[in-house]
Amino acid sequence: MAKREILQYPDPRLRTPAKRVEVIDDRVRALVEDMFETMYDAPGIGLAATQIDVHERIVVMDVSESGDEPQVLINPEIIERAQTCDIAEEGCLSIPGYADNVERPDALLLRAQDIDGNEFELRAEGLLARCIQHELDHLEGRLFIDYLSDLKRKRLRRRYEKTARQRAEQTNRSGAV
Ligand code: GNR
Ligand code: NI
Repeated sequence: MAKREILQYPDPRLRTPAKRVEVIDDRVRALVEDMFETMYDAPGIGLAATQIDVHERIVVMDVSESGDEPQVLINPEIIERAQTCDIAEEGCLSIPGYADNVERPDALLLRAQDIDGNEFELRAEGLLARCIQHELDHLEGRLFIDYLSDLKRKRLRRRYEKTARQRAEQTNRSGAV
């Protein structure tokens, strides 16, 4: 098992759409293990493969208070969305230090495969429904800040570009040979 690096906004790789998983083999099982380790270590309640620069339709989640209810979604698809929405604050491990309100359908029906490749359906509401939608957005290359106003998003982009530049300078200083 190994912890993986989480891509940070505005890294353009976060915009890559993920491809379906065709075979669930040892490679996929090892990847899922790494994703759980990375998510629990962060800590976060969900992680999409996109965030660790793997562009395949795989999500791990644990929305329990106790942090002992791991869930894996392979090739997830939302097949029904509620007509009713709610608004709640979201954050993202790829956009550390920022949270904002997002409006989303408040319930959904999901179809996915588990780690053995068996198809299942899941009805979700509340935080689980929110997390699922946030993670499936990652698989399409979407981020929660895409739902904010243009002005807010522009400001955020500038702020995070600056942080990325500073990070790069820091790396150059300490890593220069
Ligand atoms: O840890 C996370 N918390 C969270 C809170 C509200 C809505 C969505 C999330 S997901 C986030 C982890 C993450 O960035 N997953 O992609
Ligand atoms: Ni996220």
